[in-house]
Amino acid sequence: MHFIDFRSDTVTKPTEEMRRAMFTAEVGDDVYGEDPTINRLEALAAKMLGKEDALFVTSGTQGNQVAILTHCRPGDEVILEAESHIFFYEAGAASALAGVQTRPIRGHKGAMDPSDVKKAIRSDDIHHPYSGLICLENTHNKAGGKVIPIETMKAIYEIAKEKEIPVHLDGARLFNAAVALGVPVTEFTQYVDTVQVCLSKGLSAPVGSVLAGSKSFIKEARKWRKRLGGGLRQAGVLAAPGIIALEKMVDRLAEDHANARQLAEGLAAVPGLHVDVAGVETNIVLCDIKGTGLSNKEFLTRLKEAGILAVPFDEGVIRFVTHREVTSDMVQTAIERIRQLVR
Ligand code: TLP
Repeated sequence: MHFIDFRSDTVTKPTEEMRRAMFTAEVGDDVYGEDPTINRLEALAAKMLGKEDALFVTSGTQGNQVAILTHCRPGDEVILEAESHIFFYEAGAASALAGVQTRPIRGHKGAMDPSDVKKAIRSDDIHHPYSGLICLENTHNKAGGKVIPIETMKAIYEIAKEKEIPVHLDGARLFNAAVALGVPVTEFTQYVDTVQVCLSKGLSAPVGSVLAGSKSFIKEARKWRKRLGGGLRQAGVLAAPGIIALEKMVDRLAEDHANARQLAEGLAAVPGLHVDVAGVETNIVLCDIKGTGLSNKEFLTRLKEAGILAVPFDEGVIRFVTHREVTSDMVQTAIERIRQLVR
């Protein structure tokens, strides 16, 4: 069966053009700094993200963890949003690898209130850990692809600078945020020291993320990536589709956002389902199924039987993500099938 796959934008396969670019990519040993395609990707990413330098990493998780390892020392405290990916979905890596403790702050639609961040910053007291890093996430996955307002990022950055604490942005879907607001990504990245952006989500590259920051930060991050076994050799075959992702796949994210809106409106009209349609800002739709009387498991089983895939998110909440391989027609088909299956 050919599924309509809403599980994640990570399922997107490389385009024909990406596969051809992989085949013909000029390569060298990147641990020696000799892979011309990797070097081109890193220079392009740094420029687009408005930072001095960038580093290709194997995944969003590796990018975030290398950032934490580079910014912090064991025993430091990392301030982050309570449902952020780093806190929720990275298998405890920040404590397991960097030896930091996390300080989760409950946000509103994924955005921490700057005054809460300020209150969480530790004072100079022998009992306290050092506040080593503040992490933001934009768009915010658990909040349903919400765009964290630029003004919020600016306010947090100003507080952080006053206290000399670095700010890292998990920008796995930062280009979705930029496209949603119709602004360049640098509008966001000007208010962070470092940023991780995924090439392998809506941008459709098969593998990888980029981590960007100052020259000195990236030099140190490169060593942490090596320690984690992330020093790749002829990695140009992976960088080649990444370049296409950055150069050609950003603008089309608007289609994914339109399809998400269409899906949200369609599902909201199905009895028993609840969707905050106005809250759908990018490519993620959270659908509350409690009114159907079905459990997540029962609902997902019926979906699968109807040829549709999605993931459980919270008790009674299912996440649908739109991406390049889900067309508007497929969204319409999915809405009709879902209407049948909850009856
Ligand atoms: N998110 C995945 C799952 O891990 C939940 C998904 O399907 O959404 N930051 C954010 C905000 C993310 O959403 C993700 C992936 C990552 C980081 C990690 O990226 P990868 O999967 O490349 O390690």
